Amino acid sequence: MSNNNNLIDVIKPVYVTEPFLPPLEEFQEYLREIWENKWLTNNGQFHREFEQKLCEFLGVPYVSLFANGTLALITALQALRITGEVITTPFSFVATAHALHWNGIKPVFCDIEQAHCTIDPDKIEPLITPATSAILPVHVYGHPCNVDAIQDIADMYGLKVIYDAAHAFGVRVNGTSICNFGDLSVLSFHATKVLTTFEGGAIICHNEKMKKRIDYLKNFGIAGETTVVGPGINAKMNEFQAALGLLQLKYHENNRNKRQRNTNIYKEYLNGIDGIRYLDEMNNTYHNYAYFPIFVQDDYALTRDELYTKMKQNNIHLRRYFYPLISEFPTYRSLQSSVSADLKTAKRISEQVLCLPISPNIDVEDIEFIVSLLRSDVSNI
Ligand code: T4K
Repeated sequence: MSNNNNLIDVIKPVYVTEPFLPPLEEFQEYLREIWENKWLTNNGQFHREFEQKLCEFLGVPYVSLFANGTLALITALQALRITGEVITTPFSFVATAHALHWNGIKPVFCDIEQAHCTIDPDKIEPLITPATSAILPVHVYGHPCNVDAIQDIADMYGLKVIYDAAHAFGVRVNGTSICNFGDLSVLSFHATKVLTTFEGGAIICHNEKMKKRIDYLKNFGIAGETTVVGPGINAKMNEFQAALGLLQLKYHENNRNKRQRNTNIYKEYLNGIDGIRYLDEMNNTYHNYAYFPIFVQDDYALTRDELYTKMKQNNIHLRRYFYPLISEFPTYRSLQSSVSADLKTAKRISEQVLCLPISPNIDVEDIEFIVSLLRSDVSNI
């Protein structure tokens, strides 16, 4: 048996992430109430309470909960009646572009900035055409986009801005929630996110009228027992999800601090390793440490994919978020039209990236083991 096989025998698998779940007994209290009330969905007690608590926790005016982040994105585009073309990033989870596609909107992909992997505002203007109606940037890894520059462009050309904030729960810039920027922001509470409700999502908006419209749209367009105001969808969060969300809020800061600790441990160990880059923290930003991406440079001993395979052989299951670029998937490959962007930075970054495990549950020993694999000689592959 090789050394690697021996290692797999003794080391439990480590995944890129693992959801934090609160003590089961605490969730059972909520379940008991649901069983007693027999109210399972459709704007129930926990749903209303979670919306209210999220507004307070995040410091945002209005929250509308959703079954998942993808439905929230699709509905956000409907809520603002976005049509034609939307400028977005190719360096994201494919749901960002799928939400446009499901609305019959053409995604126009714009390159990203090397420093934080978010959309490059300097590259947006040349992509604007008479058909452009909005910009859909992503706070990728929870790193805030250049919101001021994006808003300036949107104001100049009369465009809406919807932020895909799936990674950015709890992130603040200059003391205010990142979700307070743009026209709408969309969160995800998927199992892999910093706060999970099994599946789940939310739209953050700035006024009561918009909140009402979004609430109608996620509930078939129903505004009363005999009134349907538009062609809505069923995208409601149920009571089980909302109950878990309420409970998760209690643990969020502690989990966030553990993620910060894990990030700092990685950074300390990685400092001496040539050819591995990681992202710097941003000024005036309260980060959520949702992901810990590293970027494997040419002067590292292995290629990114060799390193990915080596980790897997040692029971460390990483993800290359986000490779391939969305623009490289068959659905979107053919979309590059007369307005064709140069996606050079996004392409390079997507070929270098590897996300390391950072969940609050991970043991320091596991982090040390991962770093030891990063350090070890090529001959150990
Ligand atoms: N916008 C952005 C920017 C997004 O990143 C996402 C979702 C969305 C929009 C859409 O939001 P949702 O509709 O999902 O709410 C995962 C997630 O499936 C996806 O939600 C997420 N982004 C994306 C970044 O990552 P995969 O294919 O890597 O997931 P999967 O199932 O391989 O899980 C990764 C690891 O997590 C596993 O190796 C083990 C661990 N895991 C996963 C699940 C599902 C668990 O320990 N427990 C679990 O229940 O896409």
